[in-house]
Amino acid sequence: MRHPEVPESLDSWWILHRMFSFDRLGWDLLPKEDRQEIVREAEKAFESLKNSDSTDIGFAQMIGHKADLMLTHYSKTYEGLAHAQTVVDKIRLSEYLTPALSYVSVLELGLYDATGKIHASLAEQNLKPNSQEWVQAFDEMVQAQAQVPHNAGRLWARIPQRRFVCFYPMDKKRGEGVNWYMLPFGERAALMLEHGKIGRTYHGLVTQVISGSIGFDDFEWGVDLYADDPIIFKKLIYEMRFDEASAKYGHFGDFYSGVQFSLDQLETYLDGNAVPALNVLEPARS
Ligand code: 76R
Repeated sequence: MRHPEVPESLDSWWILHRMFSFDRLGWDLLPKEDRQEIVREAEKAFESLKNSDSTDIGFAQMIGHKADLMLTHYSKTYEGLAHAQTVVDKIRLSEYLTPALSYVSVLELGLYDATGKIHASLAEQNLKPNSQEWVQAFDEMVQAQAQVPHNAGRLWARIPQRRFVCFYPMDKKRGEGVNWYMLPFGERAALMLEHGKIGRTYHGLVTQVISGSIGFDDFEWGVDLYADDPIIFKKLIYEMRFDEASAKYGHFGDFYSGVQFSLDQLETYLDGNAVPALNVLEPARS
């Protein structure tokens, strides 16, 4: 049954965020040759997760005590995340990494607007709700959304290559006082439209990746923001706090932020001689 209260979504990459604390002083005690050998092994393992059509991996040096290193895994299959986790756990570098947090989700493009239009269009065609024809037409119209250029470009976009990253999980409130899920579809759609309008004033300044985690992790969504200037995170998130969808209904988990770096900078990160760089080969997608 395609419940009329449920906004559809297009789902793409499976995503696993893993945060670790790094035993930097223990690492420094290792002889140089050992460090180099461990780096080569890690580079090879990470390379296999990066340069493939079905996976991607991002690296970030995190700031603050909550985590030192964040790995962001993308995979076209759910099993692919299990594979990525195993690959990382088997390399010798893992002896120096202590898991601090993980988060499992799937990239989603919300379709409030399109879902409303699809329901209206099916009502116009006088199809009996949830009849076989209705369900088939409904599913086709949802899938057609994947071809809309605005969606097609974002659905399978790889991890945005922008210097700064901010990650946090969030829920929409389901309390006794306010409950997002008890609002009629039309009201939620209007609130999301407003949310999108505020978001779009930051278009180009920030690349946002929303992933759904209902059924996979403790919150309902993971939010990744990527920007070339970290102050944008504060400005955008603050501005959104005044928007009803966040002000009234948003509930947030812990915030994590850091500096993305390239795989060829792994040794620099581990040895800690400099802040590892992000070598951007392609222009950022927003
Ligand atoms: O333009 C579009 O097609 C996308 C419109 C859009 C949707 C559907 C959109 C735009 N978002 C959508 C969904 Mn968002 N977003 C957040 C946060 O900190 C907070 O207060 C909330 C965390 C930020 C900062 C943010 C930014 N968004 C969602 C959803 C799913 C909700 C659901 O389905 O009920 C969540 C949880 C969420 C949260 N959003 C944008 C942004 C920005 C910057 C945009 C504009 C992107 C652009 O046009 O470049």
